[in-house]
Amino acid sequence: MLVGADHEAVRRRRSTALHGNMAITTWIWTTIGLLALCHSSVAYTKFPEGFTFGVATAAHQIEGAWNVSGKSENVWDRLSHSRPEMIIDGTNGDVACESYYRYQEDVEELEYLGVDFYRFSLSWARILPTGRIDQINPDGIRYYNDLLNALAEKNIEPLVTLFHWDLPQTLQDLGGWANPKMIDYFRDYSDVCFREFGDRIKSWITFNEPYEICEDAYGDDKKAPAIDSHGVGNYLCSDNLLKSHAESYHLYNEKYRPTQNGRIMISINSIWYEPSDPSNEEQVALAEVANQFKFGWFAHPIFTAEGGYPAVMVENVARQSAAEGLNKPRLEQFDEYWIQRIKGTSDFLGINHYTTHLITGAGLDPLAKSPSWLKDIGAVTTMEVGGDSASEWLRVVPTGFANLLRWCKSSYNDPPIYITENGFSDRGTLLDYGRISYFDAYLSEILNVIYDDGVKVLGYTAWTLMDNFEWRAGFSERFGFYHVNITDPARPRTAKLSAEYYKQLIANRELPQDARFKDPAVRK
Ligand code: GBH
Repeated sequence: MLVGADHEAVRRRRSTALHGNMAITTWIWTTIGLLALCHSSVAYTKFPEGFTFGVATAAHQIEGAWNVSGKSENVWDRLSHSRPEMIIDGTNGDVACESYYRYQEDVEELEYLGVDFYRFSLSWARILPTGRIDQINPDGIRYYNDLLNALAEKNIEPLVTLFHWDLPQTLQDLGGWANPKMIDYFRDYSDVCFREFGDRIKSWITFNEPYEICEDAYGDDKKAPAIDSHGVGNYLCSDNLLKSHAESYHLYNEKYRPTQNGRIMISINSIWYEPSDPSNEEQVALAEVANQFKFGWFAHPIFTAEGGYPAVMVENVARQSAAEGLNKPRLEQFDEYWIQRIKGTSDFLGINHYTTHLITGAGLDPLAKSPSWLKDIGAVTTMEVGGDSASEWLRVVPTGFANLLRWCKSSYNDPPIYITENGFSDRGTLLDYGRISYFDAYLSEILNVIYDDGVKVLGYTAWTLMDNFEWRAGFSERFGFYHVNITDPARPRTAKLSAEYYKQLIANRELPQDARFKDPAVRK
């Protein structure tokens, strides 16, 4: 089960062991202090009992088979076919990793890695070709049944995302997430999924990364359907998405939980913001505002006692809207009914985390459109921080992860947390030392916050099983444990060194210390 770790007990055991004898304790701490001075850090390596490990994928990124067996067109099919120049290398998800045909291979790889669970998403357009429930596609249902049964045979628990960005085009034609009718459509779709698959799925995620859906796809053109209604469409989307999430949660809670007895949550992405100069009070304050706009936009309504959008968001957007001459703010607080209806609708806090960016001061970010979410924040951001990856936005800043997790503990009343994505991109090398060192450093920060701060992190999901269709980056940025050769028609998959690293980590529940996982270029 994903559920069940008792970290408090682990921590207590640990501190009793460490603090049992004063004299020894003093000696230990002095030694640790000296070691820390010499080595810069003394690292925890062992994960607490009950901590679980998995890997994640998403339907449109791996399945292929885009127009067969009754599947209809989704917004990513439409974007990549009608505007191929929007995808960096002109690729699309037509074939991807062929998981629609090769799911058994996927399961073999999962078994090889030894994961406790597999996070994947359901393709709405494959299950409901019209987007509505007037037609249920038997081949779509069969495909996910086959996958679920194959996982069950190997004792790999499914963690299933209902929506990972691939909206049926039929629903986009009606306005997509800007249309309040989506609340009904999403509830109906959820209902079909809970009913058909819920006997085997005990852990659900409603939405993957609401920020990316609303800001990147409606408030910008970074994701399909690339509406770019900056400062307007993004907020229409968040109203409808949060309500859809809540309705799906309540449906599960009332209709399915009593018999299926599972858990349901939302996965929120954070680019974590930190002040460029931690001693600069203005930057510190602005970083908090930016984190409220980014993470708080979707977390505050669900995970705080008061509920609703963060006050600073409502205030900033109201001020900007008035200055624009509008008679109503572009974002308004939910009414009391919806504040209550949305509050508390997630059994865990699902966090996707990759990176940290910096705040350098107040004002208009050079990249901000007008009006826009970024302009509403009123801060200037920069990505000039940490080590690099193949993705411009992905900077390697492990300490930012720890700061985010501590902030979540204090901002959201110490919620149980699952890391539902974390990963690193390169260009596809098999000896992927950069990926290994990224995982090592980020996982080590998880151990720090579990043991030093008591943050309840219960499980970890690496992004991703195999190189796949990386949205607008096509196949140019690779995140997988398995390399996929897309120029060979057979699309062969090959385990990278990071697969061996993750396999060993899971087998021992401990960060591998093996020299073979260290880059010879930096190995001493
Ligand atoms: C995750 O999003 C997704 O859930 C997953 O599907 C994806 O494969 C994975 O990341 C790796 O990218 O500056 O225009 O290039 C992570 C959050 C935030 C990543 C925005 C890409 C870049 C926008 N994403 N982002 S841009």
